[in-house]
This record gives sequence, structure tokens and C-alpha cells, in this order.
Amino acid sequence: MIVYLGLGSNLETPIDQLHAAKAAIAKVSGILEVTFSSLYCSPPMGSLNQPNYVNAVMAIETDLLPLELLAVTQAIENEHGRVRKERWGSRTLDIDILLFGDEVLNLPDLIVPHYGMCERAFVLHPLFEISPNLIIPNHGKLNDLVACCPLDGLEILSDAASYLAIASMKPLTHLDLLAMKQRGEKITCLTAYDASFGALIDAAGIEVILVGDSLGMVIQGHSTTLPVKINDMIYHTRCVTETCKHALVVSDLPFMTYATLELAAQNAALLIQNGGAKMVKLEGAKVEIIEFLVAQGISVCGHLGLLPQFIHQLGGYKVQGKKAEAAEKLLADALTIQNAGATMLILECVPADLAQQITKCLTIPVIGIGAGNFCDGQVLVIYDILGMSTGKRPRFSKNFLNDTNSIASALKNYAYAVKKGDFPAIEHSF
Ligand code: A4P
Ligand code: MG
Repeated sequence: MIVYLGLGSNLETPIDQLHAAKAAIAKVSGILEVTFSSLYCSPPMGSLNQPNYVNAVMAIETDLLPLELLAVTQAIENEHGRVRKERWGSRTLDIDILLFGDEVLNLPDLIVPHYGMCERAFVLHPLFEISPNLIIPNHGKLNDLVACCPLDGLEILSDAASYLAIASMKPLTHLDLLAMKQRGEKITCLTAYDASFGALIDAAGIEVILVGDSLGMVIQGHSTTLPVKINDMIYHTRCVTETCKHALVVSDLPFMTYATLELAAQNAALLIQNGGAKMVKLEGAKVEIIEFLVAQGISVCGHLGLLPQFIHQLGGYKVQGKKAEAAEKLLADALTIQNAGATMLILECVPADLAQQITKCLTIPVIGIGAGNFCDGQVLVIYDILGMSTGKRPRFSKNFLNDTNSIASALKNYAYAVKKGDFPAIEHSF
């Protein structure tokens, strides 16, 4: 069941209160965080003799019953030192259950949809940001409600404030990703090549940023990734890691920079020491190289399926592993890469059922691109999801800016669609 929670605070550093509440809610067993809106600032509704509020809306997936969830949110409110005094008065933390799927509840302790939500700008606008197509039971389309709801002084909190809040969050490690695979939570990943996109992706709560050698095509304008040099990768990795505080940054070893053990070690060291990457990615089942890098303390991400650095051998950007023999080889290679010590695997352009089989067989997280819906997570090129790429859109990508009006919400909608399992759909898979 998808549930929307409204969070508000106007005491004791409200931004920190909201971030702590978000973390506390996401930690509850039976709750999976789906998405979290930007933070909004607004003058108080009710008594004006109190500080401005910070509000946000959080979407969660839960199998808790409505009253169980209410008990949980009230316990979290209490842990945050909430003292119930005057109605509509100052509070360190207020969590309202806005929507519980499409249920209408009129219980003594719980009214859903939340009784005031449809008149409140600080609820409707953040809700619209994360879920623009919602229908509110008994009230109609969110779109129409937002259109009739003046902002009343509501402002999205400046990026600086959001970044400060994000900066206080713990950086993710591969162990967090492993835990996500184990509890069945989808991992979200996007490519980035500069500080601005790195920061936006980070702020959207996306867990992994891949500084891909795809930059050869989308930044440098080449028709393949082959011309990309190690210095290009170091430069762009550095740009991203300067602003990214939370997501795990993985950087590609470009063509021919890991042809020998020595080259691989030297170049991986550059991506980590000069670029600030936490993990390096290399194409193919290069067992010895992976083992060697891992033995030096380097986290390695494997990459199988369509390998852009092998494009001249492959003879074009085609789906891989379609025939039984090729599928068997891919599965065997994936296991070899895992056994060599890799901590993650990217699977590119393979049939969905093969990707599913590989994901099940491997204990490390498998991130797909054009590999169907059953991988542990998804990665796409940032420019593809914003409709900025020239040429034909790859079948496996989707423009997430079409349904919204800001890059920040397009990124959140992408993350939400992946977490919910809505993306990729059949039409994006092979
Ligand atoms: N309750 C019934 N339905 C729900 C529901 N859907 N979600 C019952 C949560 N609780 C629900 O809530 C009172 C009782 O409502 C609970 O015991 C629960 O069983 P409360 O949180 O103890 O009391 P409250 O928060 O003081 O009252 P209320 O009416 O929930 O206040 P609101 O509506 O949350 O308003 N201005 C700005 N700009 N931004 C704000 O966030 N918030 C408030 C509080 C005032 N002004 C504000 C803001
Ligand atoms: Mg309340």
C-alpha cells in the first residue's frame, strides 16, 4: 500500500527534525521509503505568533494497518520531544497521515484523507511535486486542487539549505547497497558528469552516481566511448565528488586503461585518489584484474552484457545473451566476477528473464540498464531521462521530465518509479 505522510516542524532546527523523522520512518520494519519531496518553508497557519514551518511530504510503501502506522508516527513524534499543547501551535515534529492508498477512513483517531490537506498549500504543493497524477479520494485530481490553491507564502527551501541538510547525512557504502538487495529495496542510480547534476541527483536521494565513460558520447560528442582518456574520467569524477555527499560515486575505467594489472592499478588509483571515486567499474569478465584490484583495497563494479568498449567486436549496440549458449556464458561470467571479489555488477541490454536469473544467482547487487525489471536496481544516463540526448532515444530509457516541470522532480519521479517497480516497464525491456 502506498501511503503519503505530511511532515512539519517549526522548532529546534526544523530541517534537521524533518531529516531525522525521514530516517526514523524509513527504519521501521514494514515500511519502505519510496520518495521524499523537497523541503518547503511557509508562514504558520493558525497562530501567527510562532516561527515559520518547514514541511515536506514522504511517500512510503507499507504493509502496516492504518492504526498501526498511526501508532508508529505518533511514537516518532514523541521521540522528537513533541509536547501537545495548543492545537495548531508550535511543534518540533508533526506527522500527518495524508493518504492511505485510496482508502477513506473515518475512525475516532484517524481521518483519511487528512481532513485539512486539500486546503493547505504546504501539503498540496509538495505532494504534487512527488506525485503529480494523484487522485485524492472524495476530492478529485490533485492537479486541479493545486491549481486552485494559492502558495500563501510557501517557498521551496533554497538549495543551499537542502544541501546543508544532505551534507549531514551519512555517505552510502556498498554495504548499504547490499543490505538493500537483501531486503528487496530497489537501488537507484544515474550517471552524472558535473557538480550541478551530481548535487541534484544526490539531493533527490538517488543512491549511486555513475561517472560513466558514456561522457565520450553525451559530453564530448563522439559516436563511441572509445576516445575517452583517463584524464577525462578523473576530471569529471572530481567535478561530481566535489558536491556529492550522500550517493556512492562509481567511476569508469575507460578503454585500454586496464589492459594489464599494472595499468589497471595505476588508473584505478587515479580515479580514487584524484577523482574521489569510491568504486571503479570495468567491462567484461576480467577475473585477474578484478582480483588484483580487490587485493589492493579497491572496490570494483563489474559490467556485462552490451559492452560499449567492445563495440567494434560486437558490431553494433545490440541486445546480448539472446541465444542459450550466450546466456549461459553471461551467467557463468557474472558468477566469476562475483567470485573475483566485485561488489556490484552492471548488466546492460540483456533479456529481462536472463537478467532476473543472474540477479537471483548473485549475492552482490545487480544494476540493470535495458535489463528488465527484476534487477536489484536501475541505472540510466541523466541526459536521457531529461530528454536532452540527441539522436534516437534508446528503447530502455524514459523521459521523466515530460510529466513535471523541474529537473529536481523529474529525478525524484525516476527514483520513485524505480523504487515502486514501475520502471522499467515491458516496453523498456527486451
Ligand atoms: N488524527 C486524525 N486523523 C489523522 C491523520 N490522518 N493523521 C488524530 C494523523 N493524526 C490524525 O493530532 C490530533 C489527533 O488527530 C491525533 O491524536 C490523531 O489521532 P495531533 O497531531 O495530536 O494534533 P495537532 O497536530 O495539533 O492537530 P492537527 O489538526 O493534526 O494539526 P495540523 O492539522 O497537523 O496542523 N502551518 C504551516 N505553515 N505548516 C504546518 O505544518 N501545521 C500545523 C498543525 C499548524 N500550522 C501549520 C502547520
Ligand atoms: Mg497532526
